[in-house]
Amino acid sequence: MDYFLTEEQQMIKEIAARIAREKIKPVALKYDEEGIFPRDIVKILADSDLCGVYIEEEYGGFGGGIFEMALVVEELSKACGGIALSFAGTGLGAFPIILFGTEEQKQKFLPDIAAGTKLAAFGLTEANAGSDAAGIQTTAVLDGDEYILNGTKQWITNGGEADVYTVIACTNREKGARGFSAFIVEKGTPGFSFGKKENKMGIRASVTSELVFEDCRIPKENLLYREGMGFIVAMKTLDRTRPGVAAQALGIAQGALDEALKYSQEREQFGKSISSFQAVQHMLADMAIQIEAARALVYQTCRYIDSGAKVFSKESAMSKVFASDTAMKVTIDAVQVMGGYGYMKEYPVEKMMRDAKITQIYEGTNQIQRNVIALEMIKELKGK
Ligand code: COS
Repeated sequence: MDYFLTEEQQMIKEIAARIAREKIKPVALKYDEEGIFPRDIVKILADSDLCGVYIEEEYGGFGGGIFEMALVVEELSKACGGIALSFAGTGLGAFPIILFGTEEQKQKFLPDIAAGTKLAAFGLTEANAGSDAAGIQTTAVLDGDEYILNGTKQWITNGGEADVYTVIACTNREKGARGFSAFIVEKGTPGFSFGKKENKMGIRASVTSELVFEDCRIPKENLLYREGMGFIVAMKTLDRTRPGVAAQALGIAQGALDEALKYSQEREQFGKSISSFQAVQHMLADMAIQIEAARALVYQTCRYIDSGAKVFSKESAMSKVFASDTAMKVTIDAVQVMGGYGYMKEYPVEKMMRDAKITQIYEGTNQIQRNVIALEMIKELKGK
């Protein structure tokens, strides 16, 4: 399918695809097995000028949008969804600054992220605030020219590896969703440390850690947007980054199909390649259909967002649900096509199946996404 990418988008896609093929694929199984954070790959992405594809030119980026980010994530994820997350997780951490930062905040934080010399992370989730994002317990109290942060964030992608953290904390418990605020916290700030590092089913080359704030004082200039707008900052960020999760799912699914297709031609049973059996052909065909449908939805959603659309929670959620459910189904089927070999760690599809699972869970479970979609449809109907 020709998606009529611009010359620049085609170039970005090709550079990312080459890095995935030549640099990520050879190390993906080892990094997964040993839980190695891909600092070397981040450096390669930086040297190839990919880290800032979604950041405006005036802050050192390429000037693209969600679509450019998704193209990179998709290509990298074909080789390893975990390694790709060092890049995608930085996008999640950077978007609150891109969307809501003051000129000073953008000048201070975005150029290093665009250059790939600093990674970012997003701190929303807590032990008791997952789907119920408004259940946040972390507090931020204004004291003179500083906010004092206390609390613990859980399951934070790039936690400990990132230098720049966008964190949501409660500034006024009585005000409900309007009682949260967003802050930028730099690694190395006294009172800010990293807790438990998680041992995960998949995306094992990505680091997932606790962020611990103990009387952590940050300058009040690090408040993002306005006090009380932290929940909106988080929701608007997630509306933009969920297609990135969809792109990760898409890449994982395509990677699995590529492996299964290749294997089906090499593997012989009953005297011929298994790709000549209709049972296998139909599985491969179904995998391809779902992936292409997911790609069409993800790309169009990204283009819609980048066109300057104001409201796209529904489309963003749809792309994440469809692509991640596709990735789960396709990777399970890829293991099935490859049979016993598919189940073994020497072949990449068992890892892809483990990596796919998280895309149905993080940045809002697919059940939450379906709530968002249904509620948006009802809102649209009432508005008519
Ligand atoms: N854009 C702008 N504003 C939004 C919004 C969006 N996408 N979603 C909600 N809001 C606003 C609402 O309009 C409402 O504003 P008012 O206070 O002016 O009425 C406010 O935010 C609260 O919204 P709501 O009442 O819908 O909040 P809920 O607590 O019911 O939660 C869900 C809504 C479930 C959608 C939210 O908690 C969510 O997205 N949860 C999943 C979080 C997530 O993705 N976690 C993963 C961790 S990040 S990796």
